[in-house]
Amino acid sequence: MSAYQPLLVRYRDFLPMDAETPILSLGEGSTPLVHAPNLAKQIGVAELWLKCESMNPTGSFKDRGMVLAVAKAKQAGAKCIMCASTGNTSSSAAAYARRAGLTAIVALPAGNVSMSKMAQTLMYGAKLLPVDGNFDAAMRLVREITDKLPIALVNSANPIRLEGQTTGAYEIVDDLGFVPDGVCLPIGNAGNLPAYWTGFKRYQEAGKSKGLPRMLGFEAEGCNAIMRGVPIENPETIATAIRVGNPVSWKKAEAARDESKGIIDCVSDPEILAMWRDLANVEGVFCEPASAAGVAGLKKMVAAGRSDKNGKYVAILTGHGLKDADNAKKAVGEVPAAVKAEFGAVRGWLESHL
Ligand code: AN7
Repeated sequence: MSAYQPLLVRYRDFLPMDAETPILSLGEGSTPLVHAPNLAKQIGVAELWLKCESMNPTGSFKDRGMVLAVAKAKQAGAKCIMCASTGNTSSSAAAYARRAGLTAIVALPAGNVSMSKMAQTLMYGAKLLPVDGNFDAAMRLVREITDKLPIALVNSANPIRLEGQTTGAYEIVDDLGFVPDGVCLPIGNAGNLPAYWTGFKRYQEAGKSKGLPRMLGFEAEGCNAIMRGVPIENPETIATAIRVGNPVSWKKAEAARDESKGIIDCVSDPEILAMWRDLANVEGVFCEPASAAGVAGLKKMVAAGRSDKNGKYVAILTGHGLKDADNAKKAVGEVPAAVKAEFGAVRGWLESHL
């Protein structure tokens, strides 16, 4: 028998569950914490581990909160759930809705969600609603619809989502056996950073851990609303997952930054793309571009002397590399041309390639 425990079972005592909450599961949580000594050396820190949230059932960290939000919606008798999304929330909502026998409607910023995420969401049978506007416009629309109609909101504005996401922190402590000095992650709607912070605090209060990490969050430079203190009208970045101009959990993220003596800063698209490549090339870990923003940010902070180079860090890799096949294809250029299936031809090929 598999040793796997559904997330809602493993961390039941730390989640707002009751006897009637259904144990929904697609195998979420218990994601690998991969030691990354080569990248640690390159960045210049003592230790680095990668929390591979890409290994969740729909390929992103969103499954931790979504499994709980959909279980709760089901328990409350909802028939239909809705969210606005840059892509990953929509895939997750679609999968768990299908599993629970609900209908999911997902509003996406038309033209700015990766094809892989849209195809995945449609495969799960969700109703896709591309909106003529950016994520922030889609979010405003979904808030209005779920206020006025009997449709359950499953965006991270629903606090249940962030409760589910606290489980990532428990797993880090359970796996490492200690609390890291810093946790770095990308910021889009700014929900994950305060969720992890809540998780670390709660685990300490329960006597499960000692000490707290600094929370280090990084926006993309073209949408660095929290860093600048103003919403960005026209957010831009190649990392479409975090292309958000007015983050939903802005205030919560600021509070977590301040309480943890952490940092919210930003990284440029070239910095994101370079770290995206390095994660795959140096450590063999393929994430989506947005996920690399956290590690790129750590590198920038260490170089600037704003993060301790003797520290032990965990980077949250929020989504899988295959989530953005379009950008991966652009990054590698042309796929090599076919070679004749003959020993001689391949020997020639080997001579010119090795
Ligand atoms: C890969 O799916 O907001 O700061 O609608 O997909 O907690 O929002 C996605 C966000 C980081 C940012 N990395 O996390 C959505 C959505 C990836 C993401 C983030 C997202 P938050």
